[in-house]
Amino acid sequence: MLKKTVVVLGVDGYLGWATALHLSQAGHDVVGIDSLVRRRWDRECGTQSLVPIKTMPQRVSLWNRLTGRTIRWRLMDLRDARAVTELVRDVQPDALIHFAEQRSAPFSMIDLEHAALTQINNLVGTLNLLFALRDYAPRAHLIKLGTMGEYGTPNIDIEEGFLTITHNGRQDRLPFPMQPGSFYHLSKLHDSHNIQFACRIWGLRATDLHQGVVYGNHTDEVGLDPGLATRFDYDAIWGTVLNRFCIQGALGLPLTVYGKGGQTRGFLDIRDTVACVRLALEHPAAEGEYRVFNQFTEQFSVKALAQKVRDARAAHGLKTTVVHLPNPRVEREEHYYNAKHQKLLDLGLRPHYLGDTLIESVIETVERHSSRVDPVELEQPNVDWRRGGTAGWRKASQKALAEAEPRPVLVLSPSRRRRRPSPTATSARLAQRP
Ligand code: NAD
Ligand code: USQ
Repeated sequence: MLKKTVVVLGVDGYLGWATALHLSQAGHDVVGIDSLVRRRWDRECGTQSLVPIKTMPQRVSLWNRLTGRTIRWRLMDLRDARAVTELVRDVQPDALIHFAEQRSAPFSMIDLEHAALTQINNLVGTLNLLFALRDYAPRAHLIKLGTMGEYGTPNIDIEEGFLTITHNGRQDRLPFPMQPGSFYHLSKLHDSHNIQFACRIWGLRATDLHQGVVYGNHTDEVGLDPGLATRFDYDAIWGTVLNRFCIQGALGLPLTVYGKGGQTRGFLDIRDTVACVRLALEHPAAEGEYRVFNQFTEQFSVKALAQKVRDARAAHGLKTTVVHLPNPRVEREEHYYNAKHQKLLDLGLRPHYLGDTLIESVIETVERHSSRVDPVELEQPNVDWRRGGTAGWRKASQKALAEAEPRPVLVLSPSRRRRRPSPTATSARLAQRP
């Protein structure tokens, strides 16, 4: 294997940290970038990782002590074009793995500010990278985390990015029609268009990993020491469905299926996320190529997942209740779903399929950290697709703000007091905040 210099953007996050460790362990030279904004969004939402996570300096120094390997950590915001340009120019990476985005669909549906923040953060960060690559590292391989949710749930098979269409007797291979289900999922689609365009006009090379919902919190590297743990979300804004069901099950709370539960999605174990990214890295796209890999290993309906968690607990004589809550999202609850996912298998992926042991190991993790759980976060969704953040969200965020450290107050005389800013100005300011 050829040693590569790789920049992991979003290294402080759930997947970025586990991937950085995996690539470092495989012998690659890893530079890790993050603005730590996710820790701030947690404070705003009154949420926290189930598993305690160390600071970035603590994590990288522990990794170095345990393995002798170095991850070069840099605090940086991808929205800062100059910093991104300097990073790409100075590091001259072989590849960049881009996880650094706002990734919660409910967060993006709270209100205008959160929708705008999501799209500005995600689109501007990716655009900054594309221009820096054009000018300073046009041969570097951009590996971008996209999402299966870009496709939506069409009544035909989902291909890997492209579809061959015959129309009025003529044929072409065109981008698959996309129908994303939230302002977050839309931001991923807008990114995909921008990346594809940059490959076409500037000859950049990119892999867009259309990833399904990830579950689990254990990889070989993360498991080396509790201080290397990666974050694990369970709340109604950041927690993904199977992680939430395992945690609800472990605490004896009902599993919250939204609506009928026939919503079907692609899923994968976090061990397969890190393996897929490594496969993409070690088999780069060609110059000018924009390719899409559908990154998941199995598809399940939400009610089938609830049943799996119920069965895993029943094997230990434990009873589990499943409740069907009114669906806070606007999505099809019964539909056809058949998404292809062959390309990563062809590169050598050996999937970890969802089994009872995985569910049991997650349940054990939950039991160890149960004192950190806020059960309210597990009972009801707090963002509604039609109405935005509900009273539940406002209560959590106000509580978090009240508990935050007091900020210095600047008192202005009435004559100097500025007019109330317009909502657009507020969105722009929010998007600029570090
Ligand atoms: P996460 O929220 O745990 O991590 C994202 C990290 O990016 C955070 O540490 C955050 O601080 C950082 N970040 C965000 N904006 C930034 C900016 N402007 N500059 C620098 N750093 C910034 O999310 P995750 O679950 O690890 O997801 C990582 C990526 O994978 C996301 O792009 C997400 O859309 C994609 N993805 C995740 C899943 C999943 O199930 N978790 C599934 C499919 C795709
Ligand atoms: N759901 C429930 N009960 C819950 C939580 C969710 O029934 O308690 C349902 C949702 O209604 C939805 C499905 O489970 O139909 C998946 O929801 P999710 O919150 O697990 O996942 P989603 O919002 O789609 O987002 C997550 C990640 C995102 C990633 C995406 C991959 O947060 O970053 O892009 O999974 S995908 O779904 O393939 O687009």
